[in-house]
Amino acid sequence: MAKPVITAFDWVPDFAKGQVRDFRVRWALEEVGQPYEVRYLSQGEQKGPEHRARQPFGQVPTYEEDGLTLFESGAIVHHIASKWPGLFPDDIAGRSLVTEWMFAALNTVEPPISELAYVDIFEADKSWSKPRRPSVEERIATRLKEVARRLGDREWLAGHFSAGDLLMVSVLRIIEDDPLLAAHPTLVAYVKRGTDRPAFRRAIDAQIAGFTGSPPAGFAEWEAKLKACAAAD
Ligand SMILES: N[C@@H](CCC(=O)N[C@@H](CS)C(=O)NCC(=O)O)C(=O)O
Repeated sequence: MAKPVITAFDWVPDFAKGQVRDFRVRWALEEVGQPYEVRYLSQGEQKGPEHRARQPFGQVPTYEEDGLTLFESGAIVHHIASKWPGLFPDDIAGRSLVTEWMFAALNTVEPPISELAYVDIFEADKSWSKPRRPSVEERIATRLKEVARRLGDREWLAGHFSAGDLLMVSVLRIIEDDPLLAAHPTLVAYVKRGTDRPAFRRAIDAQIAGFTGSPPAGFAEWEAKLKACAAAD
């Protein structure tokens, strides 16, 4: 089999380095020991027809393997976990128990965490962002409390380290430096267990090494506007 090919950006702003969602796919491939290749896109290229044929929403990552093209990082991680040993248990029921945590990470825990990025970064210059922050924080705090309660003193969510943990840790580490996560020492320790894994480190290093491109036209103005807006707070 030829190596799978994923897509990733050749440049992102500093705050996104290590967080772009091809990271989750890289981590899964590293965990199962499958080498891969990367097709790098410059900023803007993701919205062109060639990439949209791979990804209808004009985003990264995508995954190509022997005529199969997939989009959505969760679906790609699921595919990798199904194909190679290491991220799914062998039995169907065990796989379903891991799959529910994959959905929980992406569908229940990540949405309020993503909202925080809109409030703090993408829409920081909008009048509604600052007043909105407390309610976003509250939604995140509720979810963290619920995940912490279910994790209890277990090492991983469903037995051994799995695709469910890979996605949950990927989501929680978005707020790794935020007091919201620090309020839950068991979740901090859980994220640390995930990010201490050698496969995690290889995936991060590979993503960072791929940022060899340049910012798109207009980025400097956008960044200056955000900084001015932060300074006015
Ligand atoms: N639900 C998608 C989200 C993908 C996504 O948000 N990709 C971002 C990078 S992390 C992107 O390509 N943004 C550029 C854009 O939307 O133009 C997934 O998990 O694959």
